[in-house]
Amino acid sequence: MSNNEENAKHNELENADRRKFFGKTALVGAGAVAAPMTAAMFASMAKANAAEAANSPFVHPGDLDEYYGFWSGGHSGEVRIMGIPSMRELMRIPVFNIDSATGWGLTDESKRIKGDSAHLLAGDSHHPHMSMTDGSYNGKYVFINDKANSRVARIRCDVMKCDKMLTVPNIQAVHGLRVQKAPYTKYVVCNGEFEIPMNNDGKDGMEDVSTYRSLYNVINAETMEMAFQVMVDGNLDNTDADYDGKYFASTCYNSEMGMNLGEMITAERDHVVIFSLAACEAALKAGKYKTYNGNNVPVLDGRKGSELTRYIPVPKSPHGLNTSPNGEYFVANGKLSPTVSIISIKKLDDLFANKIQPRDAVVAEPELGLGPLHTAFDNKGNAFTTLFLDSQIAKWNVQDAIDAHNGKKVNYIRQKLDVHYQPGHNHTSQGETRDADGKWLISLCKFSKDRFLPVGPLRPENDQLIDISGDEMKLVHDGPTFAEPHDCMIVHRSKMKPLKLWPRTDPIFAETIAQAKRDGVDVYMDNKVIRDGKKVRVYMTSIAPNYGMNEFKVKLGDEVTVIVTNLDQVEDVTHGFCMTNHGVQMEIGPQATASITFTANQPGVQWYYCNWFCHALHMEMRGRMLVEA
Ligand code: K7E
Ligand code: CUA
Repeated sequence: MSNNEENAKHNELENADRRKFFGKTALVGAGAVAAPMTAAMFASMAKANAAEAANSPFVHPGDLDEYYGFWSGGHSGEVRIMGIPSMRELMRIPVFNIDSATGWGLTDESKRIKGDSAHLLAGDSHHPHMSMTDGSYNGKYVFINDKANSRVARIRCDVMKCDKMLTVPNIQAVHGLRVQKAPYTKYVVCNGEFEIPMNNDGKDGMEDVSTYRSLYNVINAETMEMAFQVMVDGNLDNTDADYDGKYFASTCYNSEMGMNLGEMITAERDHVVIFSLAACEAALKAGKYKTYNGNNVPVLDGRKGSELTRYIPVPKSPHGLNTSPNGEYFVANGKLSPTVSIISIKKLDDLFANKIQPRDAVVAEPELGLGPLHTAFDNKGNAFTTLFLDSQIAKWNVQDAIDAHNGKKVNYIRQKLDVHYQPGHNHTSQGETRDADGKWLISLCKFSKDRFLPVGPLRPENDQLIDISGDEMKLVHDGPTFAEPHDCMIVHRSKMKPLKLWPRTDPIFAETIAQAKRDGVDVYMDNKVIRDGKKVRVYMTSIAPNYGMNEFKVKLGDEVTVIVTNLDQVEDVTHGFCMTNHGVQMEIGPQATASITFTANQPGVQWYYCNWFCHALHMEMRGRMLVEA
């Protein structure tokens, strides 16, 4: 069986099982149906089912989606999980923002993960991408950048929580982010977008811009520490990797190093930078690097003329950079130019060996329409490019575009579909992996204008689902979303193995449990108050609908840490802890331990309560803290 057949089978079985279960409950209610079904009704239902069998966006109540979608939340700073094709929002994962439901950014565990940037309450997430093995998603991690604060974070897909965060040094604004696709995701790569003085110490004023640089950033995916950086000419925008583990490519939109819009768009051509991973690792090993800004991160010199990089001129201000799933091409999207530039990855060895000129690697530059930003692919050699200015998606055939470039009379454009409105990224089901399956395309439209009920001057964006399984693209669903899904990725559910309960040994709260041990506390048994000078640690368990401790006393001005362990073994029973009037809220998942620290700055009785619905007596799940003056 092919992967797809296997997946289809897997879904069928799972849905059949679930239907059996739902079938029973349906029978109970059957007696209530007033009018008998007519033959015409059955016939029209059968017809509808047959039509749905092709590629239906309709997911019946109780049925599960075939794909997980990971959506960036843009300047909301979060990541969202969507069900595809239903477009139901399944979960939100707070990352660079703070979140009062889960306590992300408020709890001690999340502050430890955020580390040196724990004081930052905002972020701008753009590009979620999953770790891979041999060019296929492996369901382990999703990485996401924060353009606003130059950070990269990692989400662990077994628990769907952020578990690592890194502030990238020596740069400003992490933009494009991708992963090494093969042999496995050893590195996460990302672009430093805004060029800054090296060193950036304020000593040289603002007039002289000759020391301004952008850096390409290579991060160890497992440790989430900087591996190295590569200094380039021009700035950097988007990036992607090949399927051989050899090359990365990035677009540059400001090769002029201009400091304002006019200066940034004077040159007719900008470039795509190709990075050779082997050359970079060799330079690193040979110690051919410098350090800047007083930190010890190695910065390699990949400017023009270097052995680490090649610069391929392309029409000015390219934006998206996308690798075709057959591993043959990098596609740089023109933005200001109506074209995309197709770079042959096979020719890059020759380019690095100086056997060909940089432009010889460009095998076609098809004209697609106005404002090409990002390109996605199916499994039949077709590409789908968003046209921001035309508010369309152009479907085109890659080989035909190359043949046309070589003089053959072929029309490489297959179709143009109106989308609503101004699409940025688009993404096909598994289209950035070897397993591209040509079933679904998402268009992330920046505007919704008149597509939904008006909700005041601020409107939602519009994420559109397009069926690409046939010859023609068909728009099948509009989905309003909040600011601002720049990018998304779609992974088949067979690749995902999320947990139902937290492992008691989970590293996310390991330090909290280690502190408990130092306090002589077993968090699964004990309900205890430990005083440590002005610091008070309150350990309590929780089983629906009770906390293990209904009251405790502290003194005015104490720094209080409440540590709650959820002993419920039942899936989907999450407790909360909220101390009224203190801005203290958090989630404690089943079998998890979570803690939060605050100052007891108000004398008297303070109620705490469970703020996640857990039981018929959930309202009664509360207790008192006495703050003694
Ligand atoms: Cu909005 Cu990928 Cu940040 Cu394009 S980026 S649209
Ligand atoms: Cu525990 Cu609500």
